[in-house]
Amino acid sequence: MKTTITAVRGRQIWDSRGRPTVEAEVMLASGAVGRAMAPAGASRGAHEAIDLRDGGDRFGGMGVERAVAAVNGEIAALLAGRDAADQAGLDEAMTQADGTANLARLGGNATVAVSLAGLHATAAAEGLPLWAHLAAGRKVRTPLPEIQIFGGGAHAGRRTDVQDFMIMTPRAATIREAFEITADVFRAAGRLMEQTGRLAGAADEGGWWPMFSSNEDALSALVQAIEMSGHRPGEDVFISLDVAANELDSGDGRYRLGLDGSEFGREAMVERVADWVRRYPILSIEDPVSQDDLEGFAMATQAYGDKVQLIGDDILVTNAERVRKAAAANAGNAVLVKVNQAGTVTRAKAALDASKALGWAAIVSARSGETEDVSIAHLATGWDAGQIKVGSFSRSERMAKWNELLRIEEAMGADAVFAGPSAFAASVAAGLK
Ligand code: 2PG
Ligand code: MG
Repeated sequence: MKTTITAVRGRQIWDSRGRPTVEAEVMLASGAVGRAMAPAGASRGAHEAIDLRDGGDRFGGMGVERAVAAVNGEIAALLAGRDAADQAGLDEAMTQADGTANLARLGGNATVAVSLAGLHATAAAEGLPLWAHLAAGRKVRTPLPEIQIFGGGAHAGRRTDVQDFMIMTPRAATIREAFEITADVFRAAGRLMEQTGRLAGAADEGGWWPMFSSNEDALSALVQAIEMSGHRPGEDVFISLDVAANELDSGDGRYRLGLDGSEFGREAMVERVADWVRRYPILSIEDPVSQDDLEGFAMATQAYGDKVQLIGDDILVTNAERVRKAAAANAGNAVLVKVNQAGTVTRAKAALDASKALGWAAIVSARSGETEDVSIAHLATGWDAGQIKVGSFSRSERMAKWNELLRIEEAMGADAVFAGPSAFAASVAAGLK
């Protein structure tokens, strides 16, 4: 069979933070080769698949020699002779062999690289770009991007409490136009920060790392940057926030905002974000409460879930079961899909399918530690997820993915459809009409 696996190879490479990560290659009988690289998060949820790190003194404990050895040893032996086209079988073999729920033994960084490499190899054996292989003849949309302008939280020395200040352009006609508007806003935001003497560098995902005195100050600056760019806040350009509230949770059920020195309980945290939703042109909020606060997530949904997209990242960790549980509790209306949070392509796809079945929206997402790997541009399109989150509009590990989406849109030609408002769950989409 042309898609029979003949060899699997792993190696250590370096990610966008200069940390080691795992690259895998899967070779097939046809001669086709697939390659993929594991990304790595900084604001990680406790329920994610485990990144296996070597510990010790070398590379600050971040080495991946054990994960690479797992790819070249146990995983390579396990997968040789298997059919790469049977993605579920390949992923199941790895998860079974691992034997833990969170892939702690072989490493989620090992399994995700191999799983994605197997997918790439299969598409290559078919002579198809990955997105087209995944679409399998169905009509799919290019995703609506959410793109970071200011970076904060764990990605920028906690200069702001909120982690990602992003923009969305659902009324753009194409992804090309979405990027053109974003480029204007990104440049304007840089100019504004420079003019006001508040520019302190670039955050982990390439966004501006500015000095703000409060989270509201950052929100106002973003609105101002949109206006300076010549676009209209709340009409062409909307704000999307990743609060990453897990990082604000002090562990005793209280949230602490370091910038303004305030501290409050769950109700007040929900109210603080609800206040932002009332005052600024916000269209999407991610993780407004911490990873185990399902009740708080439901309260947030009750408060503003009919107006804005409410995304679960650390609370759902790309897990179909957690998505269904959240939906049953009326908590959230969208899931962030990170393949390395799940550990395999199959598990990530299951979380996406669960969200679609519920009428939720889905956002395929990169991590704060990335590489030149562009797989997620293909997954977001080929799975028809509707949305994608990659970080900012600078640094090549981010731009590689945005640029790949331009190539995909071009390859679709006259058939290309941009997700736009259709990317959202019904109530949010209706508000955009
Ligand atoms: C997130 C991601 C990307 P990290 O929280 O959504 O912004 O961050 O990869 O550090 O978890
Ligand atoms: Mg997040």
